Amino acid sequence: MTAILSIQSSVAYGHVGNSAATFPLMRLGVEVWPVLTVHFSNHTGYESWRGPLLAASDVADVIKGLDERGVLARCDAVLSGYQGAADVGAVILDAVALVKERNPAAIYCCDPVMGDVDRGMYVREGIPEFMRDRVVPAAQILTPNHFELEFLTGRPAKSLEDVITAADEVRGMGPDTVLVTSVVHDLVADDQLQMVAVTEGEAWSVTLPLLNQTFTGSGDLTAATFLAHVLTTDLPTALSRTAAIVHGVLSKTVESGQSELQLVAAQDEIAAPSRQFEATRI
Ligand code: PXL
Repeated sequence: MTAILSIQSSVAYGHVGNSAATFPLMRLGVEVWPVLTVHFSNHTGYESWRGPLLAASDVADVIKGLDERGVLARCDAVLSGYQGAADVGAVILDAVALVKERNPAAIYCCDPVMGDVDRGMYVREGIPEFMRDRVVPAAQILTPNHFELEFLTGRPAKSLEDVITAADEVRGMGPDTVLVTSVVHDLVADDQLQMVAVTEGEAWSVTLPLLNQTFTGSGDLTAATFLAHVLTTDLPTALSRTAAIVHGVLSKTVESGQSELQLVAAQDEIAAPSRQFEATRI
């Protein structure tokens, strides 16, 4: 069985970070070992939230405990997302190195959360450079959004061709596979959303209807779903399945009138999405 060590934030109410990744991974039949970096009441998009940020040493201790059980040799991948502080980022990199030592075939999937087109950079000072210079070179799979892709290469990517060139340039920094989310260029209609996946000698895209709601945690769901599929199938299938699952969950969320991802109510969309989206070779 596939096992993923997922080092992310956790919330009691709602679905972001590990609280967005763990259940979908389990529903896909993946064994998940969630390690928490924060334990908040709710995500930080609300006017208030409470709860502790775990000390980097506590996060490291939990991983040390897993190693003492001897289970890291069975770990197929490490998954990370939003990193609140650089010291936790360093602990994640140590965990990646340790897992690869215990299982040389293990991979690291990093969602390099830094910002987006609407809000610009929203992580603490120093995190974007840490991501680019230390984290990206350690990752085999990277899932930047269009804005983060442009930061990583240091220049705008205006056309689909630019996006593919930029993704290839990021592959040159370390990762084998780059999934670019929220891709914007002249050929993407205003009511559509595109994802582009690039690996050695191949580029694929999938186009989805853009829903009339903004979601928190959808990137966390996307990265987790994509990783689960990349571990078990080919790239176009992984892209197509990821698109179908994310669209299924987000559509059900819109229908529900809720702001939080309706992961539990929409769990059948994770196991058997009702709409399919074909990946096209570019
Ligand atoms: O989805 C990213 C995310 C992760 N973790 C926490 C968050 C958010 C987004 O708001 O608040 C704690």
